[in-house]
Amino acid sequence: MKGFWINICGVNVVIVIFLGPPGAGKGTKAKKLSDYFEWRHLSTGDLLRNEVKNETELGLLANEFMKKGDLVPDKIIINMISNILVNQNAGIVLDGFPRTIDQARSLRHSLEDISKKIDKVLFLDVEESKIISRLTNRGRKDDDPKVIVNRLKTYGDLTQPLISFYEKEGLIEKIDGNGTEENVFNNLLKVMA
Ligand code: B4P
Repeated sequence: MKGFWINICGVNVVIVIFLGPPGAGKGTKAKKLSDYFEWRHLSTGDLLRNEVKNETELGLLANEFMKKGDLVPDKIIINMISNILVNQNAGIVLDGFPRTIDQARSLRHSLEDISKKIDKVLFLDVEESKIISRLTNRGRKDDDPKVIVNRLKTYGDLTQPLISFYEKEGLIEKIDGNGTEENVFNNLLKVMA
């Protein structure tokens, strides 16, 4: 199965998207899956945190949104990743992008321009109580209880509609993300088979 995707990758770049609420495990699973298939892991959250750490103009601006648990404006995100996508010539796992319908439309247009397409959208489904306990235990700057509440609301308002957006395109694979790391990863490999 691994060989199948690697062969496909030679002629047609494989593009996989991770979708799910904050703390669903997108970052951890996207890294594992990209290591497994030797694809690129592209996390908009990591890219933004790096800009914040380096105190770049983009980072200072993005931090104003991230610390409150709001999404960074679409224009900034789209500019940040469009060049990376266009120049991509191996498989790629998109972790945390797209997060709004406008981002998804922009991704669709960019991919059409370069004759590429999304292969799968992996939706990690996790219970809210589990999300809160995972994030509280992680303790990142934006894992403060009040910020978590806003991140969950933002997810419901702006990101959850992407599930039906991609369902209409027949791309959604729903994965139970409530189990252990190993359990969830095995579920992921099953849908990639
Ligand atoms: P992200 O970096 O994408 O973070 P996230 O959604 O909070 O977490 P993720 O689902 O990746 O959880 P993780 O694997 O770490 O976004 C951060 C912020 O950046 C956003 O709020 C937003 O402001 C901004 N942003 C990013 N992308 C954007 C975009 N496209 N547009 C606009 N703004 C954007 O898992 C969480 C914890 O749970 C970890 O400690 C992990 O070890 C644990 N865990 C995971 N799976 C587990 C399991 N199965 N069992 C036990 N523990 C588990």
